[in-house]
Amino acid sequence: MPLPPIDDTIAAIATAPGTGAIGVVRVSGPEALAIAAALFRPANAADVATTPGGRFLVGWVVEDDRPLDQGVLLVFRAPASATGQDVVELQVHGGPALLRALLQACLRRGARAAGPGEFTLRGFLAGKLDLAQAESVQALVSARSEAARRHAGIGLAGGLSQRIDNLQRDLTDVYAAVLALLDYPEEGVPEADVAAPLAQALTELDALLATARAGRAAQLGASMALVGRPNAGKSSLLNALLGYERALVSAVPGTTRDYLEVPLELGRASVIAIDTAGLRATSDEVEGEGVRLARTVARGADVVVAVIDGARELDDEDRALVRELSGDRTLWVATKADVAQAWDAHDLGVAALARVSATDGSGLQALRDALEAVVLGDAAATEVWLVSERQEAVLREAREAVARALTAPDDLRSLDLETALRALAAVTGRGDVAEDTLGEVFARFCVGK
Ligand SMILES: Nc1nc2c(ncn2[C@@H]2O[C@H](COP(=O)(O)OP(=O)(O)OP(=O)(O)O)[C@@H](O)[C@H]2O)c(=O)[nH]1
Ligand SMILES: [Mg+2]
Repeated sequence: MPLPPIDDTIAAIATAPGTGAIGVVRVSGPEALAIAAALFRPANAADVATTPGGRFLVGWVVEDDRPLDQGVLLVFRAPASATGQDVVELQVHGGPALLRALLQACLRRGARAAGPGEFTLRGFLAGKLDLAQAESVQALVSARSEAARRHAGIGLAGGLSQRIDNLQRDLTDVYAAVLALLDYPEEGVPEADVAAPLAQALTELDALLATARAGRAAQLGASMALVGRPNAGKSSLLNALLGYERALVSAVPGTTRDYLEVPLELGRASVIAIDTAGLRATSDEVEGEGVRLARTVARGADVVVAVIDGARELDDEDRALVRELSGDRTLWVATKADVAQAWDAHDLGVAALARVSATDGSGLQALRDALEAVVLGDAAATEVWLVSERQEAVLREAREAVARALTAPDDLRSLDLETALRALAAVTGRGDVAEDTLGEVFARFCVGK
């Protein structure tokens, strides 16, 4: 994806579409002040074109001397602005037609309509923020859960960039030692000087990579499927976790047929909970289709909550279910804890079991905690989370290269380290970054960002 030009003047509506108390049109580039001077009449008759950065003016926004709206003009001067260029922001009332008219007025005076992420791209190219921080901006804007918001904020503050810089510094030292060893083998750099920091870098890379799933889950919501036999209490459990009645519940086995998806917050993680049809052999065509879908959902889910009726004796079908659903992302739940329980974890042959009651709420908090732990995985203890698949991909590349370097002979080691260092540089974009990469990163942004 080719990058847009960065030397012209761009304009965009920066606030969300729809009506709001305030709407903002942003202009960045060499003509920004001239455009503002043509469109803004300050109440105190100040000269807009010579207004220094860091000031605001109150007045009227006009188009061909006809007033459009009363508003505020913010002035930022190059290089001390978010894009490094002259920037003005026109704040007016947040009406869609008004904002469109104002944007059109800017375009008529020579600005180009900005594409997605162009303002942040200019900021990145001006060194105002690195690529990992730019991705955090996007993650912050699109964050819908508390966890996503918090970790995007940490990334924007440079949390990930700092860890990457440290890794780059350590690996550069190793690289220098390896090169010295190649040039002056008789000087003899002790092997331990190379192996120990490499092993350490590998641990750090694994720690960062372990946060990818949590990061993805925080951004998109991990999927959590409630699976089990008819009447086990899946739909009741979903309603109890949600705190309101979303799914149909009845004493008739086979109540849920189609699956249904609902967002659910679990402490620091957010998931998409999926209620499914009870698994059983059936001659009912529609129910059979629901059972097939339930199995598909279970296979694709990040977390499977295997729900088994705690009040009924186990039978062979339950044991078949254990075989079918066992896995490291499966949590076993016995329901109906408010009535006498007919079996325990040992009978079922599973290590851990959560006992819950949808009726009296017992065990629900423990289940929430367990679910949160599974979704967050090893990321629970880490503050810095990866926020994009791109970050995950380049870090994985760096990790593989470091792993190879650990066992490679000296002459190949230097090549592996070069690969690793290049991959790390791509995370923050400090160093050479392909235009395509930048194009892809910024294309995900909203216009005006
Ligand atoms: N005592 C008691 N009964 C429960 C509890 N949870 C569910 N039930 C009862 O169990 C029956 C089945 O509940 P559902 O939630 O519809 O079960 P399901 O697993 O969704 O069933 P299908 O949709 O048919 O697969 C209903 O009669 C519920 O009232 C509980 O915690 N305690
Ligand atoms: Mg149900």
